[in-house]
Amino acid sequence: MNITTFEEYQTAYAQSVSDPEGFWAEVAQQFVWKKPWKKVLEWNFTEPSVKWFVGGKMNITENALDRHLADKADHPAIIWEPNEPDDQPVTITYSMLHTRVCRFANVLKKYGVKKGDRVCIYLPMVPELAIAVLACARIGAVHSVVFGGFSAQSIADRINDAGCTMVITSDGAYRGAKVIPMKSTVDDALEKCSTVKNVIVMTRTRTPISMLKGRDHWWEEEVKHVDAICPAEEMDAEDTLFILYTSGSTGKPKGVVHTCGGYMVYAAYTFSNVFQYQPGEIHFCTADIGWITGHSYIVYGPLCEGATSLMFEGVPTYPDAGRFWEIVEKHKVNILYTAPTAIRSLMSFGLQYVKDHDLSSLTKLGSVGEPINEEAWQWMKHNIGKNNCPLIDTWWQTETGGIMITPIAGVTPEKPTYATLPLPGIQPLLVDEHGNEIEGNGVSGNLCIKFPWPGMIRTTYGDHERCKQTYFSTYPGLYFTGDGCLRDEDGYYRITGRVDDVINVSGHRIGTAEVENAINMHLGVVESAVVGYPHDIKGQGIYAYVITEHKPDDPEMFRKDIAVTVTRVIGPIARPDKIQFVSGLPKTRSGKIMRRILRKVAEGETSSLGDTSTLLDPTIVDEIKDGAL
Ligand code: 6R9
Repeated sequence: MNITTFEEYQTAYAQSVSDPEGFWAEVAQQFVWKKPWKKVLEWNFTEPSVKWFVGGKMNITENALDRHLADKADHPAIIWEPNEPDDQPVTITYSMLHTRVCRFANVLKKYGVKKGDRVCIYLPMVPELAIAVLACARIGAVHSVVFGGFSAQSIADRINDAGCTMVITSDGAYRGAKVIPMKSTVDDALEKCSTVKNVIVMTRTRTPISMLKGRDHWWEEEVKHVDAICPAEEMDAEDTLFILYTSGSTGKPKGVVHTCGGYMVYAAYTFSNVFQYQPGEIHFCTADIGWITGHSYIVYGPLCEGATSLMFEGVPTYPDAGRFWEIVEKHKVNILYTAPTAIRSLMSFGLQYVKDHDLSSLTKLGSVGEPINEEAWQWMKHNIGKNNCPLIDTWWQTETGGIMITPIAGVTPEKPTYATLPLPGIQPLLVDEHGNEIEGNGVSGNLCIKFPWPGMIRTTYGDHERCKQTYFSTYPGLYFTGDGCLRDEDGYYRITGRVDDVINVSGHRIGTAEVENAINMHLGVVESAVVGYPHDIKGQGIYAYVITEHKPDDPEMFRKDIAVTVTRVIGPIARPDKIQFVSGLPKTRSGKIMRRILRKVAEGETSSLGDTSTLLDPTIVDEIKDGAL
C-alpha cells in the first residue's frame, strides 16, 4: 500500500474515490485487530453519523507497542531531548515503552479509572506525557490533553466539559530559561471541578507544591507498586480514543472527538506515506503533544509504524536560535516537521546559527499549522534542506485527525506555498457563499470535503448538535473546514487562511469570541471586538478594539491590566498584541459589528474600507482610523 511514485499516487487516489471501502479495507488490514470489522463504512453528513470499520475490535496500543516487540523490542521508540542542551537525552526502546505504559496503566486502574472514563493530562513535553496518553488508550480511558500554555480557568472548563475523574500533571515545567508552575495551576483549576477524584503528579522541576492527602499521588512512587503487565482493553473501532479541545468562531472551545479504529488507520497511513518514512529514520516533529500535530505525528502515527519519534522539551530559541539545528546534528535527525512561525522566528536570527551545524542527515522537511509564506518556504528549502530535501506543506486540522492536502515527500511535484494535492481518500471541493460547487481550475472558494475519511471528527463532546452546526450545516451534505482556498491552473490547492472568526497566532487556533469574552470580564470594559492582523513572525497577531466606561487615565497601564485578565482567563497564547481604546464600534442597524472594517484598520489598509453607509454611526469609522495602532 505504500506509495513511492507519482503514478502510484494517481492510481491509489483513483481507487480511493471509485472504491473507498475497498481502498481503506486494504490499508486497515495491515493492523492488528482482535476481531474483524463487519462493514467498512456507514455514513451520512446530515446528522452527521460516520462509522468506520463497524464491529471491528482492537486496541491502538497493541498496534503502537505490542506488535513491534517481536522484531523491534530494542529499537528506539522515543528519543527525548531535554530543555537543557547539556542534560542527558533519554532513549526509550519499544520494550521499555511497553513496560512503562503497562505499569502506568495499572496505576490508572488502581485509582479506579475504567474504560470510557475521561482523564485530563496537563504535562510538559516529557516522555511521561506520551506514556500517560498511551496508558489511557491501553485501558480504554479517554484522554483529554490540555496544552501547558493554558490557564487554570481553561483547564477547569475542559475538565468540567468532559467530566474528567483524574488529572495527570507535573510539579513544574522547564521551557527555555523559565520554570513554569503546573501543579499549582491545576490546584487552582480544581477548586472549580467536582468530578476529579485523583491527581497523579510527576516530578520534573521539584518545585515545592501542595500534595493533598487522599487526592494527590506521586507518579514515581505509584509505578513502583504495580505490575508491569497490563492486557490491552478490547475497544470497538468506534469507541472514543480521545477528546482534544479546539477553538471555533463562537463560544467556548469544543471537544473534538476521535475514535480508535479510524483514527489509528489514518494517523499511521498518513505518517508513513506523506513523510515516506524509511525504517530506522529519526522523525522530529517539533509540535507539542497538547496539539493535534503532536497526537498524530509524535505519538500515534510514528509508534503505530514502528518509527523512532524524537520529543523535544524546550523551545527553538533556547539557549540560542541554533537549538533545532544542534538537535538535528546531535541525533542525526532525518525528518524535521515544524511550523512556519518557528521558521520565520529562526530566520530573523540570521544564518550564523545554522552554518556551524551538520544538517546532512536530513532527508525530508515538513511544515504545518498555518499558511507558509514564500520567503520562509525558500529559506527552509535552501538553508536547512540544502536544496536536497523535499519540503512538504501539510494542510489539516484538529478535526481531520491527520494530514489531508499535502505533497507526498519526493513524490508529488512541489510548488512553494502550495499544499498541492489531496491524499488518497480525501475528496475536497470549493464552494461559493451559496454552497454551489466551483468547478474547474484557477478558482477560489471555501474549502469543503464531500466524502468521509477514517480520521475525521465524529462529534463534539457532549453536544452533537454543535458538531452538526459548526461543520455540517453551512453547506448541507458537506464537511466545511472554515478555510479559504485557491485551486490553481494545475489543480493544486493553496490554503489561504480562515474565513470565519478564528485567528491563527503562531500556529495556535484562537477564537476571536473567546478573547472578547475574556476582555469583557475586565473591570471597566463595556465591549470589545477582536480581529487578526498580519504579523511578521506569528503569522497573525491579536488586535483588540475596546470600549471602556471612562476614558482611561493611564491607557498603557490599562492595556497591561487587560492583558493580565486575558492571560488568566485563557492563557498567555491569547494575550492581545495591540489594544485600541475606542468610543464605539462600527455596527450595522441590526447591531452586527462590521468586522471587515476592523480588520482593514488593523491591517493598516484604511484607504479601502468599502461601503460604510449601512452603519448606524458612520462617523465612528474616522475615529477608529485616526486612532489605529
Ligand atoms: C494541524 C493543525 C487548523 C487550521 C486550519 C488552517 C490552518 C493548518 C495549514 C494551515 C495553511 C497549512 N492550517 N495547516 N493553513 N496551510 N499547511 O494545525 O490543526 O490547530 O486545528 O489548526 O490551521 O486554517 O483550519 P489546528
